[in-house]
Amino acid sequence: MRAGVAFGSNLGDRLGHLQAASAEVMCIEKLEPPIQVSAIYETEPVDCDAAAGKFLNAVIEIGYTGDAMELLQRLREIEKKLGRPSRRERNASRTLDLDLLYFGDALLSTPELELPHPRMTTRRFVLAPLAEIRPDLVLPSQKKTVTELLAALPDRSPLVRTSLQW
Ligand code: PH2
Ligand code: MG
Ligand code: MG
Repeated sequence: MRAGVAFGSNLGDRLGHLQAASAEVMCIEKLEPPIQVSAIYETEPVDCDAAAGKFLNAVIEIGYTGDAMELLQRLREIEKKLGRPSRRERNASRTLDLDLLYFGDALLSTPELELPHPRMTTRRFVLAPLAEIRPDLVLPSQKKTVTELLAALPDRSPLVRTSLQW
């Protein structure tokens, strides 16, 4: 199954956190090529408290031969390993946020996991990097491609495609 994973960090060594997280993701068992990696974007915090700093955001698409809950578990382990507290306020600043965006055609709504990610289609900091690697992707339950969703987005929050290297 092709799975999209969003990376975010707005605390401490943001680039270091993204790099360490991607190195961990590349080591997940049951991974399948190709792995597609977006550029790293610097983005204004959306729906965060006023003191929140800018984020670095990126999206990676992987192939995965296990199931979605298993992959979610692996991503949580990586967040934990890289210093994210397990209990914290929603949208609090974080060293690392790894969100499972989609998992093939899976449509899922459980307390543990919603697929596709319920807020991904309204967030420029997700759609811009995703459109770079999967411009023609049509998410389950959507009619428009990722590129079309991005173009139609009311969210005009500033975002910079950086030249930071993974
Ligand atoms: N993540 C959030 C809330 N707000 N804003 C930006 N720019 N980037 C994020 O990754 C982000 C956010 C909740 O996970
Ligand atoms: Mg998130
Ligand atoms: Mg998250």
